[in-house]
Parts: sequence; structure tokens; C-alpha cells
Amino acid sequence: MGDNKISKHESEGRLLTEERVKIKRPNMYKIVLLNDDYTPREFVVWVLIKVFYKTENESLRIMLDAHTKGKSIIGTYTHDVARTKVLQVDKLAEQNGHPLKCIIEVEQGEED
Ligand code: TYC
Repeated sequence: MGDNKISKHESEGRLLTEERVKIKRPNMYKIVLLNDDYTPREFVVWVLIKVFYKTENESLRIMLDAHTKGKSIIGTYTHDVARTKVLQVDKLAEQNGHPLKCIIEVEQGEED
């Protein structure tokens, strides 16, 4: 209306739009534990407790799942967290001379 003041109604609309952008959930990534023939079971359980803060029971379940089926989902994380945890597993495995591996998989329906 001649000036460029923002009406209360309009400014509320802008705020709401801004907020919707901010709360968009991040893409999530699965960390999958891979079985191998050499890593001791106890080491796998220890890693799951140390790196992923799983309980002993949950760690045992995930380890046995990978052991019997070839792989098991440890959990779902943001990209940064997933990358950090996989690097932590790589480092612990290497330091202890085990071939233990975890991989990152994009959640179904997420962009890469
Ligand atoms: N298969 C290993 C063994 O028999 C144990 C193991 C379980 C290794 C799960 C890796 O992700 C794994 N010692």
C-alpha cells in the first residue's frame, strides 16, 4: 500500500515459512555390521558397546544376527555421526588386528 512495511499477518507467514525450512529432518544413514570369519565375537560386542552405546544384550543380539545372516543393522544416524562411528570402528579393528567392518547405507527413500 505505497510503503514496504510488512503487515503482522504477512510477517507471521514469513516466520512460519522460515521455521519449516529449519526443522526439515536430515537424511539418515544406516550403519550395517558385516560378518567375517576372524574377528572374535567378544571384540564385536565390545565395539558395539563402546562405539554405539548399545547394552550388552543388544550388542550380543546384533553380533549374532551378523554372524548368522552375514550382516546386521546397528542403527540409523545422521551422515556425520555415521561417518565418525564407522571410522572409530575401522581404527579399533586395525589397532587390534581384526578385519571387522561396518558400512554406511542410505535409508530407503532418502537422497544420497
Ligand atoms: N563370525 C565371527 C566368528 O565366528 C564373529 C563375528 C560376528 C564377526 C559378527 C563379525 O560382524 C561380525 N568369530
